Amino acid sequence: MTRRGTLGVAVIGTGRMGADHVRRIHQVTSGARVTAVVDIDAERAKAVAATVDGCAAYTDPVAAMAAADVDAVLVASPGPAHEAALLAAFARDLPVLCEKPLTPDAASALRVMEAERRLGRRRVQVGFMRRYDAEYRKLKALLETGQLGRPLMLHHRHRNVAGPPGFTSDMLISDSVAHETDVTRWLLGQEITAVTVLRPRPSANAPDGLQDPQFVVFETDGGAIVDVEMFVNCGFGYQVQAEMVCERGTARIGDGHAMVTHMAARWGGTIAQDFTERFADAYDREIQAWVDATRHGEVTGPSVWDGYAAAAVCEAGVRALTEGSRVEVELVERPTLYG
Ligand code: ISE
Repeated sequence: MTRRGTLGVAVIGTGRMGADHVRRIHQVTSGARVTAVVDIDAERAKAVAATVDGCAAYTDPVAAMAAADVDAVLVASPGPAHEAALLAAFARDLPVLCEKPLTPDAASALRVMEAERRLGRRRVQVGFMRRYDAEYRKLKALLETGQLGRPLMLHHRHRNVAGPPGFTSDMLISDSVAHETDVTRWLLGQEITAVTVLRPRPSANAPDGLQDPQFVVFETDGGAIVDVEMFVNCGFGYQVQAEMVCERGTARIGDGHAMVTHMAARWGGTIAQDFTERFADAYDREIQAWVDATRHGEVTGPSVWDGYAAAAVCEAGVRALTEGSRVEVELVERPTLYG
C-alpha cells in the first residue's frame, strides 16, 4: 500500500480505455492512486504518466509490477496481451482488474483459469462493466423479485457510431457481443449453449468486406432465446438497449431519456456517442468496487470463469458467423473456486 493505505495501481495499456481508467482513478475513485502506467509506446506512456503526480512510465509490465508502490494491476492493453500480463501478475500475487475480453479465445482463457486455480484463490475481476450499470442492475433486481415470471426471451441492441479502424467481422462478436454474452449470463443466471449468427445485407456505411450489422441468437440452458442486434456503423449514436420478455410482462432499459427538451414546436434529446460516455457511471462503480474489494483483500465481480465462458461463447459465435451454421458451446466443468 502507498501512503495513507491507498492502493497503488499499475495501469497496463494507455490507449483510450487505459487512459480513461487513469483519469478515473486519479479524479473519481477513492482509495487508490495510479503509481505506474505501461505502454509499448513509451511516449504515450510518458504523456499519460505526466497527468498524475508521482506516476512512473514503463514499457515493460513486469518492471512496473516489481515497483514497490504497485499493489494492484489494471490490464487495459489489447486482448491478445492479456494472458502474459495476467500470468505476470499471478507470479507476484497481485490482484488484477482485467478489461474485457479476459483473453481472445477459450484455450488461453483456460490457461489463465488453471493458473489462478493453482494460486488457490481468485485474483481477477474481469471488466464486464454492464453489471455495474444502474439500468442493468434494476433489470436484474426486478427479475429476481419474480413479479414478471420466468424470462422467455431477451432482446439486445448494441449500436456504435462507427467501428474503429481495422475492426473485423469477427470482432463484432469477440470484442462487442462479448458484453451481451456476459450480461445475458448474469441477468438470467444461465449458461449459453448454442450460437447462430444471421447476416443482414451489410450497411453501405460499413467498410468493404465488413459484415455489419450482424444478428446473433443465443440459446441458454434455461430454455431462453436471446438475440443481439450488433451494428458498429449505425452512424447516429452509441445505443445499448435490452428488453426482457417474461411470462407476465416485459422490462426494457437503455432508452436513454436522460433529458427531453421541448422548444420551437419540437421535442427531442441527445444520444451518447461512445461507450465512455454512455457507461461512465458504470465504469466509475466498477473501478470503485474493485478498489474497495482489493483494499479489503477480497475479489468480487465477474470472475475468470465468466471471462472463460464469454470467450468460449464468442469463439462459437465466430465459428457460427464463418460457417453460417448453429454452433454449440462447449464448456469445461466449472471449478469449485468459482462457486
Ligand atoms: C468496445 O471494446 C466496448 O467495450 C464497447 O462497450 C462496445 O460497445 C464496443 O463495440 C467495443 O468495441
